[in-house]
Amino acid sequence: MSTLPTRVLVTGFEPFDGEHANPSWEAARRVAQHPPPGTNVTAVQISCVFGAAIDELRDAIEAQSPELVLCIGQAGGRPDLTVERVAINVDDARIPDNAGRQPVDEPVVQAGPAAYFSSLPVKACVAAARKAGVPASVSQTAGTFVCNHLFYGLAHLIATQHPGIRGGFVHVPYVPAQVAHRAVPSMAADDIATGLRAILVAARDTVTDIRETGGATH
Ligand code: PCA
Repeated sequence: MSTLPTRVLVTGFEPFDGEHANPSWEAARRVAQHPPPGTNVTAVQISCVFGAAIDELRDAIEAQSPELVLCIGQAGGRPDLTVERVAINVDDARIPDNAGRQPVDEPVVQAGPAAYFSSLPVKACVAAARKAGVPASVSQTAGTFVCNHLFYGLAHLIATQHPGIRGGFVHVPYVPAQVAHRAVPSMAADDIATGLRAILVAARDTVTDIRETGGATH
């Protein structure tokens, strides 16, 4: 008996904050070019714009009918892949988005719940990336910019319209070219893609998350 490949949607963001590339997109398209066995991966680039980002994600979900959605974003300064545990219902932008919008303390979804947990097995995802030789950890906050906004939008879509989808968010470090003149952590796009492939397979295959600490004291 042959099983059909799992339909996976991977999203990455366009560059923002004056950067020329976004490692999330560089890695997402690599994963789609060379997907893990047993998966069919589509990569879609998302605008770094409040509101539009969620609209584009909704359109991609409707077009692709994925079983698994992995949204990826750049977290400049973080040293490893961070699997986000929770999305919160707040937009509070430290910098303007790519359309010049800078919401302060606005809900992502009016009257939506305060937060959603990732529907990915976050601990198993971290363990899988590490096993593939790629540094990874659990993150307790995706921030309050467009990445958290998209993550919350994804979780809300899953909760209200697409209960069959499993989805979550992974933040990734800068690629080396972005920090060639700064002493800031970075990771090659190929390594990011290797970690994401492992995360994707773990997200698909893990029914019950593993019990292993991913906590933080601050
Ligand atoms: N990172 C930003 C938005 C787009 C991206 O790649 C963030 O972490 O919110």
